[in-house]
Amino acid sequence: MHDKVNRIKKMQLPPVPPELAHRLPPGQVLTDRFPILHEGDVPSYDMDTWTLRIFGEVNEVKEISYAELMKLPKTQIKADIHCVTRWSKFDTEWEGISVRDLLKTLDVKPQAEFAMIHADHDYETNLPAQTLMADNALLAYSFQGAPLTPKHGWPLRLVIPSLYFWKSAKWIRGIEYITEDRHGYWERLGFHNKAEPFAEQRFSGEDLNIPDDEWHHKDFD
Ligand SMILES: Nc1nc2c(c(=O)[nH]1)N[C@H]1C(S)=C(S)[C@@H](COP(=O)(O)O)O[C@H]1N2
Ligand SMILES: [Mo]
Repeated sequence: MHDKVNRIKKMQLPPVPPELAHRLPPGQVLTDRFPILHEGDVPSYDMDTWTLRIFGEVNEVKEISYAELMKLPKTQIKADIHCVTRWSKFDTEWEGISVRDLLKTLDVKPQAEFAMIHADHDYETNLPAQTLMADNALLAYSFQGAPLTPKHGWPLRLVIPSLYFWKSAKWIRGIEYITEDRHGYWERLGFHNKAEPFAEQRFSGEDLNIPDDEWHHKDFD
């Protein structure tokens, strides 16, 4: 316990002003950095052939091109984000297409209570379909007024501020609507299925014991 306290002290984190403390979920530390976390290489794309595929429990499978997607209404959000490796970043600004606006153009079956998000390279994460209908559930292409960098998910990433950030798949390529919940990549490895930061739903079963300062050694901007 002492070790943990000392490590966190050495991290030179901005102190949390008392008026912001209620926005920091239990066990999180506030940072101004934007750490970069993913498995595998950063993908590169030919945007003429890039598509977002909506499939599973839908009446019509859709392959949406980037140009088509960009014709949909644009939404800007400002949100706090929380990573399971314990960093939180406040007031991040994103622009993109709200999943809700995209869904207006689609025909999802009512029994599709869950969604599996498919992303490059072979990344998957699962969510309740309802979570994708939130005001701030975004398919983002821009961060803080600039195009998303490839490392942070360009050309398109999901942003779900209400859940730990592993649910916010970078390089999203598909949304599969499903009737029965199924585990994604990290969920299969023991991360919590729901992942609500304020309920500190980090892991299912026994603690996976991620080092508290792991993110601090990662690339960031
Ligand atoms: N495609 C893909 N998306 C991903 C990941 C990944 O490995 N592959 N990692 C997730 C995890 S664990 C986190 S914490 C966030 C990190 O996003 P960032 O690198 O922009 O901070 O991306 C999430 N999205
Ligand atoms: Mo993560």
